[in-house]
Amino acid sequence: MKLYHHPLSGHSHRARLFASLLGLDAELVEVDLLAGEHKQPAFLALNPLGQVPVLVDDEGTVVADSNAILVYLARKHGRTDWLPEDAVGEAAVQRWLSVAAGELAFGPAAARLVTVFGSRHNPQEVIARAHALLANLERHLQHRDWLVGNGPTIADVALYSYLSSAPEGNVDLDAYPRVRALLSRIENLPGFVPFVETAAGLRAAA
Ligand SMILES: N[C@@H](CCC(=O)N[C@@H](CS)C(=O)NCC(=O)O)C(=O)O
Repeated sequence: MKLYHHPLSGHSHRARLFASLLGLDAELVEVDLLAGEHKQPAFLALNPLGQVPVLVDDEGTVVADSNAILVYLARKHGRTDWLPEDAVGEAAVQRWLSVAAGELAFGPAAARLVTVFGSRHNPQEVIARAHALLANLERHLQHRDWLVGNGPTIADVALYSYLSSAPEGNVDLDAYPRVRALLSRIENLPGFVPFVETAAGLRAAA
C-alpha cells in the first residue's frame, strides 16, 4: 500500500505509526506541501480536501484522513484489540478520535504550526487550549495506563504525534507526568517509528 504523507505532518505520522505498529509495509510517497502539490489535480483526485495523509491500499481503495486510516487498517486487519467491536469500547475510542480532530488539532498541533510553519494562529489562545487538554488527559490517566481499556488502541495512536511534539509549539509537558508516561509506553511498543523532531519552540532552546 502507499501512504501519501509529509514528514513534518503529525497527521501523516499518526497513520504511518499505526501501519508500522501493525507490521504493515507502507510505501511512503512524499507530497511537496511547500510547492503546493496537495492542491494539484493529481492529488485532489485522491483527497478533494487537499490534505495529507491519504492511504491507497493494494486493492486500490483510497482512504483520506488520518483517523479514517486508523479505523480502516484496524478493521481491515481484524484488529479488535486496537479498535474494539462492542458498542461501549468503540464509542470510547471514537470519543478520543474526536478529541484528536478537535482539541488536539486546534491546541498543540496549531501551536506547533505557528513555530514550525509560521501559521497565523494566536499563540496564546492555542497554547492555552493545549494546556486545558493536557490537564484533562492528566486527570483521565490517573488510574489507567491507556486512554481506553487495558491496552493500546487507536485512541492512543491518534493523540501520540501532536502530544509528543507539543514542546515544538512552546507547550511544556513537564507538568503532565502521566501524559509523558503514556507517550513512553507508546514509544516502547514493537514497531514504533518516531515523529521527526524540529528545533522549534522549546526544542530550539534545548
Ligand atoms: N483531518 C485531517 C487533517 C489533515 C491535515 O490537516 N493535514 C495537513 C498537514 S498536517 C495538510 O495537509 N495541510 C495542507 C492544507 O490543509 O492545505 C486528517 O486527520 O488527516
